[in-house]
Amino acid sequence: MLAVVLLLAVFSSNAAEVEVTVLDRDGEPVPNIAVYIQLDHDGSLPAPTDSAVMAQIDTRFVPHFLVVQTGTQVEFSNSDVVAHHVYSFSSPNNFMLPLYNSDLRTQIDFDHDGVVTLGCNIHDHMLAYILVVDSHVFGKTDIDGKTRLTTNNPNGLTVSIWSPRIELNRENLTQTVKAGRSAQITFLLSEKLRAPYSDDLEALSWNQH
Ligand SMILES: [Cu+2]
Repeated sequence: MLAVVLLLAVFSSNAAEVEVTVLDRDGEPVPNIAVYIQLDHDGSLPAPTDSAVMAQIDTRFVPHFLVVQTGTQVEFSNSDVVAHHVYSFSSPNNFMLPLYNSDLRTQIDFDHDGVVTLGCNIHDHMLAYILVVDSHVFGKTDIDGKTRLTTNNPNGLTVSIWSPRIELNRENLTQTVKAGRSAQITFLLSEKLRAPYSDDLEALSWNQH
């Protein structure tokens, strides 16, 4: 019992909590924004331990927007009675799956960081994004525009945000935190974003329950 207590104490003395808030130009919270932390001078990252799923349900991708660490295997599971033919032209993570039904297991390893835009050759309206990050500390803002991430911070860290609703070249999407610090960070977006994708809001309200 004593050993467990000591371990917890050591962990908490090194841990930094980063609370991130994303607000639009009117000060309104912006939900469903990806937040990821990169540690400075960290050397190599631990390999991703989790796989992820980009499902197809009612001819939509679920979720609309997925964040994974570089090297993560993503399964494309088809829950529909119709077949899908999923692809991405986002080099160097471009791929083309075979036409597949629910009985075929299909997965892709995403070995390069960047944004992967997904489509389906059968259903033109199907659209989704996978953000691949060189980070194992990430999350998304909640309905209050907030997320809290905990990590070690021996050398300083960089906090970045992304969303398909943000135009990358118009915002300052990165802030830094000094070594050993916890931080509360606010990103103020200079533009009013277009309305969130309805599936995103459904997923968020689900998470509230
Ligand atoms: Cu399809």
